[in-house]
Amino acid sequence: MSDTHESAATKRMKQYYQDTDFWCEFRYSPAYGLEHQPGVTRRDPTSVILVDGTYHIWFTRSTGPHFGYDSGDLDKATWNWDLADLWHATSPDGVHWTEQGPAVTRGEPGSYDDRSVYTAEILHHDNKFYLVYQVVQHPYLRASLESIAMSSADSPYGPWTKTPEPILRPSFDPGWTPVDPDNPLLGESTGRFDDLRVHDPCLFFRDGKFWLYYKGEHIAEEWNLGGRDIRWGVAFADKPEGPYERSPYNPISNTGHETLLWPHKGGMVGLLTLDGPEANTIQYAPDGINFEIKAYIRNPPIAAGPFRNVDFDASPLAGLSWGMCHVASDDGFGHIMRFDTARDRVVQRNAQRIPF
Ligand code: AAL
Repeated sequence: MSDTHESAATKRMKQYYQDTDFWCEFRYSPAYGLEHQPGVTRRDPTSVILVDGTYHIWFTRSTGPHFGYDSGDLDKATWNWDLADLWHATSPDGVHWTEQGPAVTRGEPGSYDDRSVYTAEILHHDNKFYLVYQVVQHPYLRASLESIAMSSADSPYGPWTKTPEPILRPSFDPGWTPVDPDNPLLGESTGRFDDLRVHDPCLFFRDGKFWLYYKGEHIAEEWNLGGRDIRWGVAFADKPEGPYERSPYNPISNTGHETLLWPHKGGMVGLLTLDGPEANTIQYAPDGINFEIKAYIRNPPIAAGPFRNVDFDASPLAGLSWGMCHVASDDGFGHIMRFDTARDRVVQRNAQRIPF
């Protein structure tokens, strides 16, 4: 066997040059009308859709401070996504936004979404609008189960009709007994990555089916290589409201937090941030399930919702041209910003001429 004296790093670098179409940087600018406002939280924006010349987003909105899970008062907000509703905002240019008021609000006491509705994503399909989002029922405890629900409408301005039940529930096994009933998160894991919470839904219509990507959180979570132990899953249905069947390949990531995906050439591209050994990467799965790292990126948008009315096949990053994301603030009242994806510092180099 001949030794080419090519180091492992050089081999990897050559691969990165094969995949420069996936590499990018990010710039941030204000979303006027959704800026930081003490006392009001705006977070977790959906993707941006363009309907009749107007840009639309939906986002989690709550007011007042939050106190964590253990405040001793079950009526007090735990986090700034608790006691929240989903609001709608519109813009003529993607820069200046006007709040249009609540789109989907918390349900009546006793209903599956009576505590909070939050962290939504939008799908515009066949002249209908589908909002998918997280729900939690009162009381909101450290180990409350959180599910994904859906509302649909014929117009982005509503009215929105809720599904009678959540469309995806955590894979919690009612027969499971926590080691410490007062603190089940520190108990014994059931071994399922999404047994406690299903979060961050991201819905697509692909190959004749609805594909619901989501983030799973599990009982007895511990640190995973310095980040939270977060993984993504996907579930399929013939109709948008389900029933959804989980992929046998779940979990389909070992990394990431809020889901952010877009279609490209028959496959799916994903931006994975925050948690796990592959945080801050862009990955591609030709089949939408088996993702491989294509680029390592820096300073990615958090909880981002990209602009969706694009030609996704034009380039791998067409689905990430610009969008909205959220920013945490020291005072606890997060807000929404605009991000733009930049590629002006990508050098399409000829690998033969690189001084390896
Ligand atoms: C976000 C999302 C979900 C979580 C919380 C609000 O970053 O992952 O929405 O529940 O944090």
